[in-house]
Amino acid sequence: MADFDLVIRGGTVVTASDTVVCDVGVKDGVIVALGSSLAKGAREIDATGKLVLPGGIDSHVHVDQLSSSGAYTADTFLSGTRSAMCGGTTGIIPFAAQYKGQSLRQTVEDYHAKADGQAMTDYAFHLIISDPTESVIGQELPALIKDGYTSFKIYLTYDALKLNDRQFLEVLAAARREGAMVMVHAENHDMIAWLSEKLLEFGHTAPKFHRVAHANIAEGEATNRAIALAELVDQPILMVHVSAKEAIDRIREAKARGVKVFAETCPQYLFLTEDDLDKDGFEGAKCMCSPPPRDKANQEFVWQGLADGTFDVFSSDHAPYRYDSPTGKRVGGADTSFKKVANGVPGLEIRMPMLFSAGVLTGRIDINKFVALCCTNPAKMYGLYPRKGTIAVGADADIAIWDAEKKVTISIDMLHDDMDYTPYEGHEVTGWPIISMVRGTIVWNDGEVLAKPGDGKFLRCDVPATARPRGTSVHGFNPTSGDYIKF
Ligand code: DUC
Ligand code: ZN
Ligand code: ZN
Repeated sequence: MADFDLVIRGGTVVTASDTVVCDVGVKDGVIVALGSSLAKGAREIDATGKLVLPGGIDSHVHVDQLSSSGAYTADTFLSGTRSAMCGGTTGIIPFAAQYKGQSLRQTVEDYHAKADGQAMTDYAFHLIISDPTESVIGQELPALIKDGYTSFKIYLTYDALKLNDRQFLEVLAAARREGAMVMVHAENHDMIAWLSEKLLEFGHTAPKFHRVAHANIAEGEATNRAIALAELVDQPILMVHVSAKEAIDRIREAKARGVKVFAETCPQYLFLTEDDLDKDGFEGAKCMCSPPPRDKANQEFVWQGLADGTFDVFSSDHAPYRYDSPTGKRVGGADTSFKKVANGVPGLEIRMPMLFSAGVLTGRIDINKFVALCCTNPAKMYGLYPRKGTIAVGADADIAIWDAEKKVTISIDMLHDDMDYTPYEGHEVTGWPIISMVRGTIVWNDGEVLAKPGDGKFLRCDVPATARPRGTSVHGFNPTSGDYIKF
């Protein structure tokens, strides 16, 4: 009898800290040995000359979700996870989105019903909290955190979702009390609403004006405010989809002061610019997301932030709204004003290959940082580490084997989501995963999808160590215990 179910032999194994040529032994879906000349496996993969990476964790994904604009994502749990694994991502964390008046528990059950029997990779859930009532904060959240939903997103903009500062403080205090990570969509709502109104008054309706309405300074202000509120409560936060220098600078400063603020950015802020919103007619809507793609200089600031550790996580913010659809980009009408276009771009499948090609192969980031940003840190931020996000004895055998020389021209025809466009049509990349496996089972092999709907399992998240407060307050008062220490 073979010692292992599977041995991946002779590949270059990469983690967030090390790069080593060795074999990987897998049994019962778990990595059980790392070393040279491992005994025989029932199945063997020769990975000589290939990279053996942890499967990616995409920790910012919208699937089977109704947006606040009324648009509906094209991807279900089936097509979303299928697309993920074909690009080397073997675990996703989408959102269970609460609507005002809805119980959080019901929200979670609804999303489980959507994912059950559909997902091809493993998945966990973040909660979106749009209605932080006393019972939501006092009863539902604590119970859900105990059940493995240990992160939630709040919005500072969007009419249907936004919290005011006081509500945000209540959510932060609940997260501190119970142990959870708070993700923040930081844009100043009134600045955007006011600018939008003025733009429309002057007849500026084209997609490119979305970028003008969502000014850099609106992101900078809300980022600064979110950090201040989190510091007041001494609760770690994670700033999602950061795009502008004005926000990056605030995050960098806060980190330097020892504040536990984490940050995420996404492909659209590296590979799209405001010029992509300025295409003929309605075409620019294909690249509309919030915050919007900015200019070349801001792209460079995002690259710097990735290289210098200001960013912890690289996610897709996959928000797949079809271009030519009344439930997609055209939800507000055929050639509607920028204000009514569904916000979001797809990116689950291209997230890792595009960063690998433009980041690792150019030397902007090293391969260990690539693994940290795409695999290990997302698992750490949301309580899935060390089960997920690394190659180590005892971890699930979620692994992607990459051909670092494979050349691919991205186009909608070769992607595996359910979209009718990609904003990256024609982009050329070098490096693509040729095999992905989830818990030791090969799900993507040389261009073929092998997983079945329902192979993916729900993951309960632990309280992440990253969500632990520092224990120091800026004002001597601990709002969760009532303790007061006079300085
Ligand atoms: N902005 C969000 O906040 N979520 C989904 C996509 C987008 O553009
Ligand atoms: Zn957001
Ligand atoms: Zn999002």
